Parts: sequence; C-alpha cells; structure tokens
Amino acid sequence: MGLLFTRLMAVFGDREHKVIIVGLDNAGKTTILYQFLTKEAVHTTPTIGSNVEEINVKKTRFLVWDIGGQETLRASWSTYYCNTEIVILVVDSTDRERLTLTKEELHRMLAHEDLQNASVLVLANKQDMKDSMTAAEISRSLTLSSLTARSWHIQACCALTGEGLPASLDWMHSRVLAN
Ligand SMILES: Nc1nc2c(ncn2[C@@H]2O[C@H](COP(=O)(O)OP(=O)(O)OP(=O)(O)O)[C@@H](O)[C@H]2O)c(=O)[nH]1
Ligand SMILES: [Mg+2]
Repeated sequence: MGLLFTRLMAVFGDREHKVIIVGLDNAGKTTILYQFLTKEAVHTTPTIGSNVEEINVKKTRFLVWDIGGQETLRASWSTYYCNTEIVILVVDSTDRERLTLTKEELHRMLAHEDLQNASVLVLANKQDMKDSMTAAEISRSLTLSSLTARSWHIQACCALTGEGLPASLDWMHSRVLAN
C-alpha cells in the first residue's frame, strides 16, 4: 500500500522532484534551464551562484537548480546535492580540450554520498556547431558505461533551438515514475 501510494503521488504530481544542472562554465546550463521553461533561447550571462525554476512535465513537478560552472564555483556544487533525484550534466560538445576535466568533475561528483541514488542525464549540447562531438564520442570519453549501479542516459541537444530537450524531459519523467 505504501509503495502504491508513493507511486500515485509521483504520477499525480504532489511532490517536487529535485534536479541539479551542472557542467563547466559556458556549457549552456542556463540556456537549457530557460529553454525548458519558456521554449525559447534567452540571453544569458555567466551564473554566479544559481538559478532555480519549477518545470512541469505531464503533471510531474521538477525543481530545477542551475548552478554556476566557473572553476571557483565548482567547490560549492556539493551544497546542492542533498535530496537530488536527477543530475543533469551539460557538456559543450565543441569543447574537446576540457572533456577530461568534465569527466573528472562528473566522477568526483558521483562519488559523493548524497548522490548515490541519483540518476544521471548527460546533455551533449551545441550540436548546431559543425565541429561538435557526437553523443557516442562524449559517452565514451566520460566512460558512462562504467556507471553500472545507477540509471543514466545521454542526449544530443541544441539549447538555442530546443532540439533534443523534450526527449530529455520525457526521460526525466520516466525516471521518477520508475522510482
Ligand atoms: N551555438 C550554441 N550556443 C549555445 C548553445 N547553448 C548555449 N549556447 C551559448 O553558450 C554561451 C553560454 O551559455 P550559458 O547557458 O550561459 O552557459 P552556462 O553553462 O550557464 O555557463 P555558467 O553560468 O558560466 O556556468 C551563451 O553564449 C549561449 O548562448 C547551443 O546549443 N548552441
Ligand atoms: Mg549559467
């Protein structure tokens, strides 16, 4: 009965599900947050601290925190981890030079005890740029297949047009229904 009740609550959207958006500076996190919310590309400036918005997907409410990715701000990412159900890692698919750094940040983050039950959605952003890496290349470089103990997914997208983002929201929705 308890489990059934929890699932019904998830379906009918009585509970907010916490999501954090992380990634290096300039990856496109804030652009994605507002594309989720308004279905438009907004002008952004580098985030100092965080932005938070409620996003509704098929009656499921997500409380989505977009956290600044500059080097000096990354040490404070862990203050956002508590009760996080989904981690969205945004990657600038043209930024080959910093993909190793992204990999290190991802695996350091996932070792944190507060994220042991979190699902991971990697967004391979900026697919409109002609020299962008594919989602498969990024998946290999980040060694996502090593994440055997948790649910993860990678999605190619473009935050300027919104391409790939509805599919991302569908995946997030399916994750909370499955939990
Ligand atoms: N071409 C292209 N540019 C994008 C895309 N997404 C974001 N940008 C641009 O990338 C720049 C950085 O975007 P932001 O959303 O501010 O990046 P951020 O990850 O929030 O950066 P921080 O707040 O500093 O961590 C902006 O000029 C965006 O317009 C995309 O899909 N394609
Ligand atoms: Mg930002």
